[in-house]
Amino acid sequence: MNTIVRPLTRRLASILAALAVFLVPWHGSAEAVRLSEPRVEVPAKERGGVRFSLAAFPYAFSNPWALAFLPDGRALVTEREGRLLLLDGSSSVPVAGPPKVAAAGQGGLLDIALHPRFAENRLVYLSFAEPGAGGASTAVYRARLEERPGAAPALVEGRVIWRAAKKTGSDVHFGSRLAFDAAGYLFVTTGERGDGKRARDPADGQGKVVRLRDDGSVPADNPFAGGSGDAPAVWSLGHRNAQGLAINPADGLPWLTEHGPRGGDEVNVVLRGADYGWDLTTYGVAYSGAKVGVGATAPGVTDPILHWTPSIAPSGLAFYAGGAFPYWNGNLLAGSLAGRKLVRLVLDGRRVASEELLLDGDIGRIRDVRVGPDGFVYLLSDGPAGKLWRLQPQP
Ligand SMILES: [Ca+2]
Repeated sequence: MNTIVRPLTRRLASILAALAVFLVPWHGSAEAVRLSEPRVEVPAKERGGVRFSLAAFPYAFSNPWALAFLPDGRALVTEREGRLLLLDGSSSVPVAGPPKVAAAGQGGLLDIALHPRFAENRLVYLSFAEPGAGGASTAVYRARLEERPGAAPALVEGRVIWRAAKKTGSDVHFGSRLAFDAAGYLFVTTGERGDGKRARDPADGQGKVVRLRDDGSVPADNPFAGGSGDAPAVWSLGHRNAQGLAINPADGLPWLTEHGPRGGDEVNVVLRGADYGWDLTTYGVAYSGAKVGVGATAPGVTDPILHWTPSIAPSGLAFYAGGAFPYWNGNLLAGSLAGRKLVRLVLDGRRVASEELLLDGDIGRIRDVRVGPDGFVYLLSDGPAGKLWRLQPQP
């Protein structure tokens, strides 16, 4: 083979390999996920350029909030009232030792994230509404998941590694989502507890994105590291109530979704020290219809890359990466509560190139969105009879 033909052959081989991803039906990796077999409840439909169905798992949840897969294919699910469940095949076992939570209104046990080196250190992170003098505030608990033969799984050596200092009696707007970036920093979203002014005060940990080391200590390069109160942990401010957070593998940055008031739900790319405006700016209006702050934009405020007006009430958020839906790679998948939607956003850098609905009322309110190790999309539906769902390609 001469020197011209060889690169051409190689290129042809790589093109064929890339095409094969689209041509060979994907069945997932059966050994990658160790859950009960789900049953198809929403038959195949074609949306987002893909034909898929929705299958429900036979677990029963009460107000499930968040899902995390363990490296061995089992999964942990939080329930807002304070339970943590370990799913292993057909069993769903409570894990002992979660923190005591203020379970009322929007408060309770919220998000879960595993340490990036969980396989070595077994560390689990939980965000929650922490009760205390004056009411409750958003906090983060870290513990080690211990499993001993003959004993129930348990969180041990647990401690609160971060909390917003000021506790108040409101039961709304705690956030909260957790995500580790590639450098190992932990990002935490917190809501403003129903008081917009708190989002504007850098010394108040509510209404913020917070950035921590894995032990809860504050990195010296945080933008308000020299400030008072909660300021050293604060990474960005002016957030109303962010309940979706994911690290974009393309730019390494945290992206979030947050609830607006009436209209003005937002997608934001989280930048160091940036002000996202609440409650000085919003594309929405107050529930009464009254204007909030100065309007949509103001000098020094970072504009959202997208806003939903009317509101969809955005919840769990995930960047798609996997073999089951190669056409969706790099897309942002956003769940919605009141809107009962799963939205697919096709991105072009920090711009939304297109937006479409993958689900629209099919399974009710969606609380969490995760991509499984098998490439399927896993969803938690909200409410007292919440379910775990698998969105799977259908030939
Ligand atoms: Ca904003």
